[in-house]
Amino acid sequence: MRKHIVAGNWKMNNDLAQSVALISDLKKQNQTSDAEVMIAPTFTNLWHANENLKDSTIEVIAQNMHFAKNGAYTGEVSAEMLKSLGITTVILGHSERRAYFNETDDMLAKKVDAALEHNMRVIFCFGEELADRQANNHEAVVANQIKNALFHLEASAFEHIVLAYEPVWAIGTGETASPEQAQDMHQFIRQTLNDKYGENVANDMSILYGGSVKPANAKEIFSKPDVDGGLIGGAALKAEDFYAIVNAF
Ligand code: G2H
Repeated sequence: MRKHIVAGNWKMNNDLAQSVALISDLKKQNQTSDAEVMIAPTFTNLWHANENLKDSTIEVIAQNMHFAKNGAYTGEVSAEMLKSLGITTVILGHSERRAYFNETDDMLAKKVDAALEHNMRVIFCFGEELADRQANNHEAVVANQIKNALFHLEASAFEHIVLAYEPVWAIGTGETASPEQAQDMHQFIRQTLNDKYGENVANDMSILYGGSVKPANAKEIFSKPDVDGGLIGGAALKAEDFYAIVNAF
């Protein structure tokens, strides 16, 4: 079912004490919108975050995971490990994972499969670089990212997937795609799903926008018909800012 979602991606921010403080601030916020709210702390903060937010409306999710069950993969964390903490949603394919940790479409397809095998929900990220947009190649790049990592799946798998369009040129740069650019791309993404899987999958898919979303621009971006929410980085690190975005619907 298509729903409004606002997910905070903390990235590599907040040590334990800072994380405890931010969660305490988040619990004081008042939600007035119908959005599903999630936060993605670092692995080191997942356990306490999840314990502290168990009885809240905030879901604690992971920023990444490995596709293997277990084994000699130093520094990695598996779906089973996340599940053992009670984490059932994972962000996969973030552009920082692709750019700095060489995550490829093939690797991401395996991660998506591993998450789905463990009955996890996936927030799958993708987006073009500035050069792709300047060359007017952005739609082809995005379509390929989606096809290469997801189009081996059955239609029913898409019930467990949320898409997040994050143009790389707008991430953490202060640059935001204009609401019209976001809408155009989200519509294209929905059409791409429609062409392959039909209108039920396309219409039910929640498609989030990410890239310098902040309280000042969230309302306008979220007002677009194919934008179902946001993946929020910098502005998710302050509870008041994050909830101003949550309540922008
Ligand atoms: C994009 C986004 C969150 P920011 O990476 O995933 O970060 O809002 O800081 O651009």
